Amino acid sequence: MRVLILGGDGYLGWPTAMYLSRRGHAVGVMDNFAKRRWEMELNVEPLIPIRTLHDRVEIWREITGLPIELFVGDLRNYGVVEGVLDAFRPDVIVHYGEQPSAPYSMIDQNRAVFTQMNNVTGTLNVLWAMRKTVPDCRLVKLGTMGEYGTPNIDIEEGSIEIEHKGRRDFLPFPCQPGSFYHLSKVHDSHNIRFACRTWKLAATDLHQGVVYGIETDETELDSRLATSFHYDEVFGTAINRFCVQAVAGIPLTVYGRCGQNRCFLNICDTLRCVELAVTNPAKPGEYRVFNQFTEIFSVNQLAESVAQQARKLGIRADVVRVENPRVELEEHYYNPAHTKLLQLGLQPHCLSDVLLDNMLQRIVEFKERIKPDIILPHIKWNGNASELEEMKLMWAGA
Ligand code: USQ
Repeated sequence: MRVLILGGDGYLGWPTAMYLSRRGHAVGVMDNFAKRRWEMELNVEPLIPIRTLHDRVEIWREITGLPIELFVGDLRNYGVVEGVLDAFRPDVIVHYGEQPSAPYSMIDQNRAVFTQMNNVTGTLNVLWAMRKTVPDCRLVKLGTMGEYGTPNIDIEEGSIEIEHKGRRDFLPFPCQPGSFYHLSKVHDSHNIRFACRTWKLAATDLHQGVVYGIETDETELDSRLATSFHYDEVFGTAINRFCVQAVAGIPLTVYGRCGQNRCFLNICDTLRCVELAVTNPAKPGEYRVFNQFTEIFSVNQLAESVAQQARKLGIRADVVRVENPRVELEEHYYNPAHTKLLQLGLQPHCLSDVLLDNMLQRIVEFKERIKPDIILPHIKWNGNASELEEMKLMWAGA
């Protein structure tokens, strides 16, 4: 199949491109390198140095003989999106091309507005360009488990059957997201659902949990193919941050009462889930949601597991509770369904001591590059001026 990956320079986009290319698909990647600009704006960088996307595409070709077509462009520019779709003629679009950080969207008004304009406009342009240029193409969109929030009932996969005043219907599962970023994904989901219903487009919305991991089978082929791995408060996520904190000798920062439960999956499982969605496509007019995760942990459980494994490697690791910079339930019921990807054949790689051990050892190799001052959380959800603002960081504008 011809698969176009939007956001092909990112933590997940680049490994997905290599994974699908190696499995015989004709892959194209599109990116505007915005993430690299946001990194500069906030003075953060991935732990492991990464090559430019142009370099990585060339190195991939050298090593495997497989071409990946590269398009540079911004999804907010409709003409560019239509031009790329017309030139590449994809059978499937895998859409990761969005601002991916909840904390980023909560820094200030500029970033909140930017996140929603960037994500919602980009996705709308993709939908309109698909309709005009490649109406039979399938969309595989990366959404988030965070769209649902943490309701006090079981979470279903996208829809829930509701009985109201004696009548029944299947309706979108209610969403109570926890940041302007997560809200942008909810808005996307509504737009995609509407486009499928109205224009008979076909889409799979992957409501993904928190991804962890550094390596995939393809990044391991050559160190120059490494993907972007973050540990800072903005782009770093729980397990990845905890592992880096342990190696840096910084206490592992669990927020608040630490009973927040979240869904997690290994980066290798993300690739397999996307492949399953690509090769088992939605039908014309169908909008379907897969809850994409393999395990549920509380943040406390996770921090303790990482600390324990670090100690086995002779690294002294402590877990500390820090004041929660976010506004979220810190103890709650959490039971999301996740059967659809398992039914299609997903075989989960669960979080194990061996896996944590591998991650920690890989991070140790780059210990000298860890910047301790970008780890502690400063971005506050409650609207109080953040330290980032106080430092009067220049906003580069959208
Ligand atoms: N947390 C800590 N300590 C930390 C970092 C996070 O206790 O140092 C807690 C947070 O309070 C939160 C949980 O860990 O309760 C998860 O936070 P996170 O930063 O790992 O993930 P989050 O901001 O929720 O977002 C990430 C990805 C996003 C994806 C989402 C899936 O950045 O793209 O959509 O995970 S989900 O969490 O299911 O919404």
